[in-house]
Amino acid sequence: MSRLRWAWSTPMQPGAIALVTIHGEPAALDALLANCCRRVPADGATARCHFADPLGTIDDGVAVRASSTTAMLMPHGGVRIAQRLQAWLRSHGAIEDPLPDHALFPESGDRHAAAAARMAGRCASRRALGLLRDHAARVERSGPMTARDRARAERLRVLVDPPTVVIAGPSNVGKSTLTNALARRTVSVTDGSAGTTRDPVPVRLDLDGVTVDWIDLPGSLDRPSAIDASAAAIASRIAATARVIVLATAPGRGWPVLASPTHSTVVRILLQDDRPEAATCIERGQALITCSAQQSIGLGELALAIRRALVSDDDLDDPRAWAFDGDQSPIVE
Ligand SMILES: Nc1nc2c(ncn2[C@@H]2O[C@H](COP(=O)(O)OP(=O)(O)O)[C@@H](O)[C@H]2O)c(=O)[nH]1
Ligand SMILES: [Mg+2]
Repeated sequence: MSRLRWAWSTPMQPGAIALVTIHGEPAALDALLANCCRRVPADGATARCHFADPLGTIDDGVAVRASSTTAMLMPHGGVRIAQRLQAWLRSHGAIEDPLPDHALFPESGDRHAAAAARMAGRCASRRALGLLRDHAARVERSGPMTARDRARAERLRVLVDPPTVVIAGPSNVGKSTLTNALARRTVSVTDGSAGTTRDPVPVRLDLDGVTVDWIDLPGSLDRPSAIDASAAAIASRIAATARVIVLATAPGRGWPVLASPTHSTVVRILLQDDRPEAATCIERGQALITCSAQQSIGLGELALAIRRALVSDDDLDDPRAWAFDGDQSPIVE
């Protein structure tokens, strides 16, 4: 006998609407829907449904027939309702099981397109969409996956979960002003007096299509107080976990020395490039990027440089398929 499989698409938490997806043989799906819908919905149609168990009414909801083999049920998202609906599904012979990609994305043309659709939902960065949009065609053209594909997939992980990028440097060089300019809103207090940023200020940013967890760190002060010293210790611990450290300075302020050797990529930037002394300052020669947050000059170049430190143009422009596995995590050897 063919079994129906079902899975929650929403977490088991209180919420307005819960979503359960059911997949299986058309006749078995018809039979299940007949138990809750007055009229079984045709492919692509919706129907109101009423769930009841021996205790009485569970809930009223909506059923969507996405295809002959897939339907979605949408009751209210109360945990007690979800528990009773779960028992109701079991009592009608449906088994709880992770669903295949083509069941979750029945609109996708084939299993590669369905896998790409699920992967798109996992990725934080919009750059991922360019790689996934024509994934099925890429798989066809690429042939069998190679060790190089797998190494590239490992590097493309930065598109899935946002990497940490910190900005560090002397106080008062404009780190918080830059953070606010990149975020296009005020997330960090800026001021002419040193030591304004005491606590690390996190903000999620899009840098040239890559989503990052950016952290504005307190500045390194010349003569730190006890509180400043502990803030600096926290800051250096955070910096040690970063994929990229943006080392910022301003004309005449010198480059801070990194506390310990780091595995992070370091991007040196000169801020306050609008000031007259910026043109001739010594720091300029060592900076990869010069910019002025106050005048919004050079911010696009800065975003591009940091994105390239996270993921190369070659990896993004490679026409071969992205070798992520069935779990949507990239394949690792
Ligand atoms: N001329 C100029 N001044 C800036 C620029 N960015 C920040 N400042 C000024 O530098 C001071 C310190 O800025 P802030 O962002 O708080 O520095 P932080 O301590 O490094 O976070 C403030 O008075 C800002 O107005 C800039 O691009 N150009
Ligand atoms: Mg600051």
